[in-house]
Amino acid sequence: MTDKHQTLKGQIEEEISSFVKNYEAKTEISTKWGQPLVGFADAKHPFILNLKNIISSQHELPTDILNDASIVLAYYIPFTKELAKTNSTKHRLASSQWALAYEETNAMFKYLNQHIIEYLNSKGYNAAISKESSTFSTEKLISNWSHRHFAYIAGLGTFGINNMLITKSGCCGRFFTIVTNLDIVPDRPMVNELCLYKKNGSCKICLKNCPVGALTELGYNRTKCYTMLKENAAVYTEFGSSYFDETLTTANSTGSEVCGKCITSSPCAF
Ligand code: B12
Ligand code: SF4
Ligand code: SF4
Repeated sequence: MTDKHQTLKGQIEEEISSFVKNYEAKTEISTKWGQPLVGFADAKHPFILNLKNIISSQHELPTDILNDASIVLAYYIPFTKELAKTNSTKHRLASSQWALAYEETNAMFKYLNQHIIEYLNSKGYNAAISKESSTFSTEKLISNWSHRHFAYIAGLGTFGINNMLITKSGCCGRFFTIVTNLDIVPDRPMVNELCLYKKNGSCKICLKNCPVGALTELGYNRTKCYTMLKENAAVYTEFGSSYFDETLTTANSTGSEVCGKCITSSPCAF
C-alpha cells in the first residue's frame, strides 16, 4: 500500500474518532463511547457479491447504493465497561442506561455518517449509506443491509456463538457502514476466531446469560430474542425508537428494543 493510501485510512479513522469525542462532550448526551475501530471491505469481494444468496434476494449490494462502489467502510463504536456493568444479568430487564445508550448511538450515526460523507466528498470521493440498514422486517427479523457481513469482510471481527461480531475490542458496541468509491487497498477478513467456544470449546457464558434461552450451541433463535426485546421496549418508551421504515417514515415499533445480556457480561464484551 502506498503512503497516500495509508494516510487516507488514518485520516478517516481520526475523523470518526474525533467526531465521537466531540459528540459525547455535548451536555445533552449521557452516553460515553470507547475508541472506534475502522475497516475497509472490498465491495467486489466474492462473499459480498454472494450476499443475495447468503441472506435474501432483497439484500442490497454496494453497487445498489453507489454505481462505482469500490470500498465499504465499516466502523465499530464500543460502549464502555461502566455502561456494561449497569446492564447486569442480576436483573431480567435491561438497564435504563443501556436503553438510552442504544437510542443515543443510533441517533449519533446519522450525524457521524453525514460528517464522514462530507469529509470524503471534500477529498473528491463519493459516499452514501443504505437506507435499508436503519430498518428491518419485524416478521422475518432480518434487514436488507447487514452491517456485520461488510464489517466481517473489512476484517473487523469474527462471529461468536452469541451471534455477535466480536472485534479486537470486543462485541459490546455498535456497527455502521458507508459505501464509497475510495481507491485504497481493502483490508482482509480476520483468520483467528475470537469466540472462546469456537476457538477451543470453552466459555459458553453468553448461553447462560440469555434470559429467554435464545442462544444455544446449535444457534440463535431470533424470535425468542425479539420477545425479550419487546418486553424491554414496553418499559423503555421515553428514549424514542430508532429503527424506522424509510418508506413509511414510521417507527418499526414503540420503545427501545434492547436487552444485550449476551454482550454486556461476557468475556468477549471488551
Ligand atoms: C434485525 C436485527 C435484530 C433482530 C434479529 C437479530 C439477528 N441477529 O438476526 C433483533 C431485533 C432480535 C435483534 C437483536 C439484537 N441486536 Co440487532 N440488529 C438487527 C439488524 C437491524 C439487522 C441484522 C440482520 O438481519 N442482518 C441480516 C442477517 C441475516 O445477518 P446478521 O444479523 O448480520 O446475522 C448473521 C450472522 O449471525 C452471521 N454469522 C453467524 N456466524 C457466522 C459465521 C461466519 C463465518 C459468517 C460469515 C457469518 C456468520 O450469519 C447470520 C445469518 O446470515 C442489525 C443492524 C444491521 N442493519 O445490520 C442489528 C444488529 C445485528 N443488532 C445488534 C445488537 C447489539 C442487538 C442486541 C444486543 C440488542 C441490543 N442492542 O440490546 C440483540 C442481540 C441478539 C443476538 N444475540 O444476535 C448489533 C450487533 C453488534 C455486534 N457486536 O455484532 C447490530 C449490528 C446493530 C448495530 N448497528 O451495531 N437485532
Ligand atoms: S461469551 Fe464466550 S462463548 Fe459466548 S460468544 Fe463470547 S467468547 Fe464465545
Ligand atoms: S439480546 Fe438478550 S434475549 Fe437476545 S440473545 Fe442476547 S441475551 Fe438473549
